[in-house]
Amino acid sequence: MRTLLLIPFCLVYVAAWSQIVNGQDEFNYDEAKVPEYLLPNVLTSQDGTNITSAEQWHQLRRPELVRLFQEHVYGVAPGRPQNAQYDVFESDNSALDGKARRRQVKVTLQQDGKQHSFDLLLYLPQSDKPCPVFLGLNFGGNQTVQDDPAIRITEAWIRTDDHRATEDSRGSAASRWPVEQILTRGYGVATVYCGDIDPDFDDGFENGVHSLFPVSGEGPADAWGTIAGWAWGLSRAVDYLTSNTEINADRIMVMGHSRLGKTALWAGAIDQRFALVISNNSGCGGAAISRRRFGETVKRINTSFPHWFNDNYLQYNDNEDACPVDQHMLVALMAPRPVLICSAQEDRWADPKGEMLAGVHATPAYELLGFEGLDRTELPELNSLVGDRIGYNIRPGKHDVMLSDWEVYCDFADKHFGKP
Ligand code: GTR
Repeated sequence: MRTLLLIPFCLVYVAAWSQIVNGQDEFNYDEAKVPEYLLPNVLTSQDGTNITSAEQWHQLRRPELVRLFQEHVYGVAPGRPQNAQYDVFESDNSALDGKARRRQVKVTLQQDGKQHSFDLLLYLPQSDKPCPVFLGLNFGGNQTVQDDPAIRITEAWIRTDDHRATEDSRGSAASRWPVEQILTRGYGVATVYCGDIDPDFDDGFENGVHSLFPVSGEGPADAWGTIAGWAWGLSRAVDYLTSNTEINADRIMVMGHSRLGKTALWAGAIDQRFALVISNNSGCGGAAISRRRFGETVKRINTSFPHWFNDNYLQYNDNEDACPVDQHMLVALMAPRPVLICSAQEDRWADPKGEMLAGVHATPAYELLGFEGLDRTELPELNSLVGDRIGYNIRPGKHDVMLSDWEVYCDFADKHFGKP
């Protein structure tokens, strides 16, 4: 009995200790200390015009918001490269004990005599109809997604001591990618290692896909950061997916966790070929309202990860109210497509309530276009998906992706598009 009583205490202790170690303890986790703030209105353009019609939204306000996020937060990415080649270098119609069709595609992008490649891994359900797919970046290489010896191991930089992926990493992220269960629901899974697109360290925006489009000197202050690079890579993956007749090009959904959840939102904002967008625990620079300064702040993220954003974003360190955008406007850029925001109860660093509020304050854009968004002031009960075209779910537990999260993603997709 005594041991049982000690378990919750130990868990709280471990959580608190890891926050202290990461320097996260100095930040605000007290709702009563959230400062008063005024959010910029999604339906009032920079010159004060009230946006009152769908046409004004699409012609005026949406492009304006994209430009503001490019200029002040993520940076401006180039258009499609001059050329792209798709080499399906591996294919198996009875992968995962016959449950899946596996495809591996080397995508090579060419620009001004330079080229850069990444591998796309695809598992499709056994079906003769074009299937809907979830596309998401992974953190450690495609080989981490399943313990499947056929998956080519990434040769790109990874976040370990010697920066090289090994055989041991096969399947190490499998709990985040429950492929078989997703296939059972009728959805395919497509994934790319984020570091294959752009390595996750600060190198002055020179490596990865940035190398295809060199900027001279220090580059403009709105040059594309790594999140914009990853989002651009996701769009290049969509270029391929829409050319593959095994896939339903109208049902390509983007999903991402944490830094890759921030990326999923930005990718969905700028590329409307994504039919549905999911951010999991995306936090600061993702779905969380920056002006709340709850958990991770703009200054802290710009200090730890200066390469994720553009240099203009530094102006908003301890100065969030001066930024012409906040993250509810990012969510509004998905309108009227379905967008799902997922939080974890113990992930206070990512500010679950701030993530929910971004959905709430994006809702006027959805309503203007004739759809329901998310209308509430308090967090819902755990494990109860709320909202309509803007969905929100908070589950117990920590910063992670689990099978139960994927069940919510599939439920949300089923609800909006019908079961595949
Ligand atoms: C943290 C960072 C978060 C989140 C996370 C992740 O260290 O502070 O914004 O992105 O990393 O991506 O795992």
